[in-house]
Amino acid sequence: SAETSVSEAVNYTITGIEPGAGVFKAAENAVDEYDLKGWDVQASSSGAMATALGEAVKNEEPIIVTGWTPHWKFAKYDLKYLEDPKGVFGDVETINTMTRKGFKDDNPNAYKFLEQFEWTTEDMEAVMAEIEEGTSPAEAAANWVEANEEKVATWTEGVEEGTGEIELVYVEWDSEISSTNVVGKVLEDLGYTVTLTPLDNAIMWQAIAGGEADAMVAAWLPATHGDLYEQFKDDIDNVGVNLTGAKIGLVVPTYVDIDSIEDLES
Ligand code: PBE
Repeated sequence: SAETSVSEAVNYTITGIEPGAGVFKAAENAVDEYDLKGWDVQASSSGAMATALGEAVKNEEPIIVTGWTPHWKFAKYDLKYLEDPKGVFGDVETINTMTRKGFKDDNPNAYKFLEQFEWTTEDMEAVMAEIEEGTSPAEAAANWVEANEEKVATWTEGVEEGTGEIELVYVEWDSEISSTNVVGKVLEDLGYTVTLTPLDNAIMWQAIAGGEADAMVAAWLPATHGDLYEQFKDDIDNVGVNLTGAKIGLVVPTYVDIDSIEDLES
């Protein structure tokens, strides 16, 4: 059957990303919940996953990856999410901005900008696409900020320029590379000296909760980072939503002849 051949052809393997990512943990939960005996979620990186996906598409071979929206891969390839009738990957979510406690008092203007920072999947994917084409993240962010003056002006409305250092932490997921560079660029334009520090997911949350870093724009809620939010929320300032319509799940090229996680076979 199509189901058996797909499962066999991918060698009962889901191509994952960094094990600290929520989508990786959710994929492991899916293996349990759908009783996919003998299946493995392969640890990798976001970049290596994208390379494996591109190779598979080039050769029209089956592949199953841990995927998410916003992401440039949906514009570049014909892809679909596998249906998840058990809801293991959660529903549509938001991406949220968090600061360390006390940041608001120390930097009221930078905080006000972070409160007003909100954009769309299309905005984020535009930055991601330019990076994917080879532009450096800093340059792609600067280009986007320059081309979207009106939107940026709504973020900085009533925000006075400031001085001093601000450390943003993030994980090197394509989506967060984009958002963090854009936010960093706007803070620089406001007069701050900005450091962008890439960390593992759990360490990013810990750095904000412990006050070692100032802010992050990479909190996927309620499901993807729900465990980390529960763990750290008392020691973090939840500034609010910066993007709606985010989603995670198992993603395959449309030519892969299955539609649901339930179609995978052991
Ligand atoms: N992601 C991108 C992250 C959140 C942002 C979906 C890879 C995760 O799964 O934790």
